Amino acid sequence: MRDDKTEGLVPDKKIDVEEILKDLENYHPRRRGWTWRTGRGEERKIGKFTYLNTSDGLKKGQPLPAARYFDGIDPQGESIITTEIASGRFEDDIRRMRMAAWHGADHLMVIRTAGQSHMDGLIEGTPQGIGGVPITRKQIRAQRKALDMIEDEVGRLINYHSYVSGVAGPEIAVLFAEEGVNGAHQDPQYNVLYRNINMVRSFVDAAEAKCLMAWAGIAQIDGAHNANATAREAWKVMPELMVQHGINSLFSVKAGMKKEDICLSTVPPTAPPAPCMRLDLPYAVALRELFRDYKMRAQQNTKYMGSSTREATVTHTLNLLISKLTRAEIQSTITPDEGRNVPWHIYNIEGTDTAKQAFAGMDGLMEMIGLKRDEGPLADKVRELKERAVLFMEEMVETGGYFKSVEEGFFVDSGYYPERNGDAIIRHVDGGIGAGTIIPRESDYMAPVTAHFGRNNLAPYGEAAVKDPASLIGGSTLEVPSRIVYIDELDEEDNVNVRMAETEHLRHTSLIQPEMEWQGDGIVQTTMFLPVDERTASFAAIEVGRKMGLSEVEVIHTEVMQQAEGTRVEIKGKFNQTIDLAKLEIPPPPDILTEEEVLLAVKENPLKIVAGTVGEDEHSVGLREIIDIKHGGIEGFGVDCHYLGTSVPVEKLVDAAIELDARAILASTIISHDEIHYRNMKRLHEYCVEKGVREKLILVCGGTQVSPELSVAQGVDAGFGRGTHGLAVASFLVKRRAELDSQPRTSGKAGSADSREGV
Ligand code: Z98
Repeated sequence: MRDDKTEGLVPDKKIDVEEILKDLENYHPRRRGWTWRTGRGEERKIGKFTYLNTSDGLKKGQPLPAARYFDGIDPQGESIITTEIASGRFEDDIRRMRMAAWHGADHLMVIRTAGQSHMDGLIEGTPQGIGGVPITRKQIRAQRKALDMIEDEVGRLINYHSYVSGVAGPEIAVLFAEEGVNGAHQDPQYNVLYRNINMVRSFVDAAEAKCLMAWAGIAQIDGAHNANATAREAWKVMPELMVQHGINSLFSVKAGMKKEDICLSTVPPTAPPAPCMRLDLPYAVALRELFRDYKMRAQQNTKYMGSSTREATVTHTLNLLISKLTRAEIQSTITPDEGRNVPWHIYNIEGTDTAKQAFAGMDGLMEMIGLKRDEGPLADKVRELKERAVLFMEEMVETGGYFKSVEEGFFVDSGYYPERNGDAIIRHVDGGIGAGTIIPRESDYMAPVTAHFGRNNLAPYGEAAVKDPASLIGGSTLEVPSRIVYIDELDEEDNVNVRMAETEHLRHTSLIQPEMEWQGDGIVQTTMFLPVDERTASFAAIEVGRKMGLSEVEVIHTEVMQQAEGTRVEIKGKFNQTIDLAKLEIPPPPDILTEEEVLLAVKENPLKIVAGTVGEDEHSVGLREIIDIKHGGIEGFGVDCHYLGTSVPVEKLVDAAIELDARAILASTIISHDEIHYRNMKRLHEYCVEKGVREKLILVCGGTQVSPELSVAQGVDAGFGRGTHGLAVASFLVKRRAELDSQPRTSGKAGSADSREGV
């Protein structure tokens, strides 16, 4: 990977956004074009496993939570993983991009502010967006520059993506080509259907935009999935979706794009409780067969998504299964927060992890199973869908082509073609934004610019001009970036400097504040169960939030558990205070060995213990849990355990340890009145001294009321209180044994409480 002048990122240091914003005027992208993951299709050994469908691993990354049971491995699937990061403040999105990249996202999409496709030109500076970010040169530069650093850190190239739509589409395409944007949505049908931009204008603009995208190697995602999201019954538009893909794909090829840079945006049209596999899988198969030469960008179904992150995640996982059963070169993850409109850091990471986890889990699946493609319901449905799509296309041609068909209400009608429901989106060829703005080029039209679509009368200017029109002007901004006019800010109030000044105390002092999307937003989320009906619960939950000291409390999710018994409610609110890290008392982390280290130590040097509850104590559950293999007890690490039962006299425990040649005694004492538990510990220590075995035996006492410090003060080696797990005890035994074994023996001299301080 090429080195640039920016300083490298350090894993335990925050990315310095202020530094990134410096000298942007002189930043230019270090590469153009889309990149796929490397090392796909190789059999790969990762940790203890062999994988069949992975790509090269990350140099730095954050493995899935369960990886701790598998030596921290972080297998990366073959598909690119997309996440949309656009909170409205690009400066905070940069930090989120780094987090996403560490989890395995390598396609970062920046969605524009709702309605920006209605803007008729480019904007400059760094205004704050609502529900997305306005696309400006400064923001793109800052994010691409940050991504250069992030991709060096994680060791994988990251594709940066946004949208080429609206009447400023061609200008945006130039901007993206200049600034090293790697992927973009471009589909003239999107403008026509959803933004009411004149059809002729939209297709002419698209030709120009696609030509520029092809020049810059920008991968294209189309807009067919929007029909899916818009139609009332999304599974009925399946034939139309294939037609929409066909129109944009072929149009793109004609505008000069390579097929491998054209990605079909596909969404499984339904979601549970609909029988989605039966509907969505044949669609996925039919689409991939019809468009074999093109790439698939799979996105999860968002249309039938509510505010339950659990439900969204299950739908996402089923959609991932479809991607696996068919193919998806790019797997988009929609943050499961879309249904409740909380575009938070954590949900980008959740979506990314869901895809990463599902692909890791389904590694090699297709080597074991196959689709019944030749006969049965899948074969029938695939054929039917293709037939319906072809008939749709034929009728479109008979009607007089695309424009005429849009006028006649062919598109986004919720009838299952050839049915029609009469609820299509209808546009007119002479209507919409930008109508009448297309004029034919004069016969001597000539534009000395690179990547310009259509007739350009360059021949009279010589061979060199035909090959490289911009040579006539000494190179365009695409060849000579210094010709780009860079405008830093236009608005004195609405810009990144003003926003960052407000949060400066959170970057340069020891103060922190919780955040969900922006530094210092103070937002926290709380989940609760309230034993009342849904509507009452919503209002009661807000009151709970207020009483917790939160402001601007809103309910973001409710779910009925049982209409009379109660409701699950999730609220968000603002925590308006800061926490001073300088005043925070953080105890040192527990010094516990890993499971593997304990296992190895016991394997190399077997360890025997005796155990029992001491005195007149019949409470054995805690001790049994510490011993029992089923519950993560020390047996599981190979420790040879001799459990003597309950109410065992201290002396009997010690005598048994001597007789069995055990190395340690585990004494459990729950009863604590009159400090009996500590008195028993003291007696245990003293009896060992009397017997001359104190130096050899490790004495460990446990119980709900046991304090580690007070236990050690009684003379035993360690005390473990409530919440202790087997690993902590096993780890202590192994470490203490090693410590004792490395010390010279002072035979006959009893150990004292003092000598054990700090154990
Ligand atoms: C996705 N989550 O596809 P404005 N062009 C096309 C689009 O699909 C979109 C835009 C432009 C979805 C994101 N798609 C939704 C073909 C949006 C956006 O500027 O917001 O109108 O364009 O990944």
